[in-house]
Amino acid sequence: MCIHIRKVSGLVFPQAPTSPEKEFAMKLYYMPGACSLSPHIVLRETGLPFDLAKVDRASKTTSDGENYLTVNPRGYVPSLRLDSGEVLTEASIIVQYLADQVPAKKLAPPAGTMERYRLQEWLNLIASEIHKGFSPLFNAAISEQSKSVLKERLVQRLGYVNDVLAGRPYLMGDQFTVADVYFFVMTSWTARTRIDLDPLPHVQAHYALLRQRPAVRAAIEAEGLKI
Ligand SMILES: N[C@@H](CCC(=O)N[C@@H](CS)C(=O)NCC(=O)O)C(=O)O
Repeated sequence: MCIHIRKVSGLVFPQAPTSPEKEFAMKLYYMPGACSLSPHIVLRETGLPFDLAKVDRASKTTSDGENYLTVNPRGYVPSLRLDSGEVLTEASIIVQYLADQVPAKKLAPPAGTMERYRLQEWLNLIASEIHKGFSPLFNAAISEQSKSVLKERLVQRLGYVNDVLAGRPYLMGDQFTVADVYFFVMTSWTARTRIDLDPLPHVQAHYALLRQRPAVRAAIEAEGLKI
């Protein structure tokens, strides 16, 4: 069975192995507690069937023996192998794809509406200003002094979200969306990075609200997390 490389919208991805008789279920590639927890939770919110493959950070091999670099050559999670065999990457895109598979669940506003752009505004803010604000804090090669400067900026960003959540239960208002899930995962990282949540009570309340959701609890348990 051979693996083909093809180019889709500028990114190069290995295509699913060609085997006419084989059908693919959706499969999420994840690392426990990483940003891939966000699509993992969303998969459970959708109720759609899926498989999980755990990726070893150092060796880039999966729990079922695949070389992860043949799935996503960039080597990071998450990646979602679709039923078609095609691979979709980038957390904020995967969660929108999943939400769009089950529109009745209203995990994302319909594409093309102003509300959808508002959702994308949140997802991009979380990905670029918050997620990538956390990333260096997990890097052992970065000094504590540099980390404290980076942390200050990140806490400012979290402070903005705290202010928004003072007036509404979810990021988009009264409607729970995939942006809440992504932000929940970010909040879950504050303990490991020693960011004090006491000055951010509305972020804390948002975390507690999401922590009760059955899909969130199930994903945390499946990844074996103590959060
Ligand atoms: N731009 C990517 C970033 C994903 C990312 O940072 N993944 C991290 C975990 S949160 C990862 O896989 N790191 C392992 C590595 O880079 O080796 C996205 O938004 O999905």
